[in-house]
Amino acid sequence: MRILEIKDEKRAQRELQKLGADPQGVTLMAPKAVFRAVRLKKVRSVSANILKQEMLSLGGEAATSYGAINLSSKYTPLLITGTLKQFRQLIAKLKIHQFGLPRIAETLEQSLKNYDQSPPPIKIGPRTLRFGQRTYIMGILNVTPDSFSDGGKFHKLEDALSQAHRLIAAGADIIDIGGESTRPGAKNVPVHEELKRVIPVISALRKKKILISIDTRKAAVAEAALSAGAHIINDISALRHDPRMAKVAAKYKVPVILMHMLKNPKTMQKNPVYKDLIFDIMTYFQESLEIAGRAGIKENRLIIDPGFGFGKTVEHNLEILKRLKEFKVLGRPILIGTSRKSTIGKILSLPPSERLMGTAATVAIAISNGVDIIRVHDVAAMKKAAKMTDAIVRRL
Ligand code: 9MG
Repeated sequence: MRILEIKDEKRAQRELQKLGADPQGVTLMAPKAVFRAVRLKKVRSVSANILKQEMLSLGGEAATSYGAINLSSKYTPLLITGTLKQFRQLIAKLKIHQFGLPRIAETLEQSLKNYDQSPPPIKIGPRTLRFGQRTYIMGILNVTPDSFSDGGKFHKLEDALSQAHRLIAAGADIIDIGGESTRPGAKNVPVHEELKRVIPVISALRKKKILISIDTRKAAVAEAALSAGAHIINDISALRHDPRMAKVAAKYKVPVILMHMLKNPKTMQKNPVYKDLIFDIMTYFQESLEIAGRAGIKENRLIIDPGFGFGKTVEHNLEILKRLKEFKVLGRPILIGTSRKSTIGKILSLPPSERLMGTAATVAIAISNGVDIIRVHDVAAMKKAAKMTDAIVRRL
């Protein structure tokens, strides 16, 4: 006897085909072989009770708070569990109910679809990133005197360009150029100084066939960088630091990386507390997606990033890595930057220069848990780690 781990419908279909099941039977049985547990944050108790009855009638389950059953609370969280087949039947039933259930049905349908699919491709400048086929590598280029791991090393133009050429030769898909350190407690850099650091590097690289992202929270810096040839905005404030940032992204029609951060780099590591870590980050993303939408940025240009190390304890960072796949319900590509960060240093008791293997472990787990882009210092090594992990994880 063996116990199989059937994580999605394709795997279920293959197992059924291996048995020699009839093709029509494969289609009918595969959705019964995949189990999902869906958590909803806040549902009206009256709607939750109807949903529970419907799911029970299908052989699934929906757990509510006790207060929802005796109607002492108006709202309840929900945990719905069942097979994909039961979820599909539930969705069909909810669509013809009242009490806000059709809206819940739509969200359920879209979330389950997003969870099992790769995000749609993004066309960026001369290239198209096709997610799901392989992991894309973003190489870090800090043109700063004070970044946590390589501060001061690439502050001069010629050093920055040499490093950029090394990252390109090592196989980076994107180079992320930043002129302001985002390490905890870092000082703010005035716009003119940030421009002085990043624009000459971008101008020199624009003729190269490499995607360039500008790591900044400031609209003026983003705009100058895009004019100089950058293709992507990496905004660690997810469009919240500078109210003009979203308009700039919309004007230049470029992708934006929306990173989650609690408070700001100065204050983020002072006792970070979450009500519910994953839900809180997800709500933050939803708000930033709305800011982007209102400014006219197309949703298919947005990339999400849970912000490893930004307002998080070691425990928070580990939980994020383990549960990364939960962010897939938003249907957006996921980026993560764990490279040489202090969580790795704390677990292994090692300085930044010795965190390569720890970083490789986080990269492998992140890919296994659904990440699409990794942001790293050591491109050559992490490209190998990613290629090996892709070969295991992304095979059919
Ligand atoms: C600039 N920067 C530093 N760490 C980062 C991370 O984890 N993600 C993104 N998007 N940017 C980062």
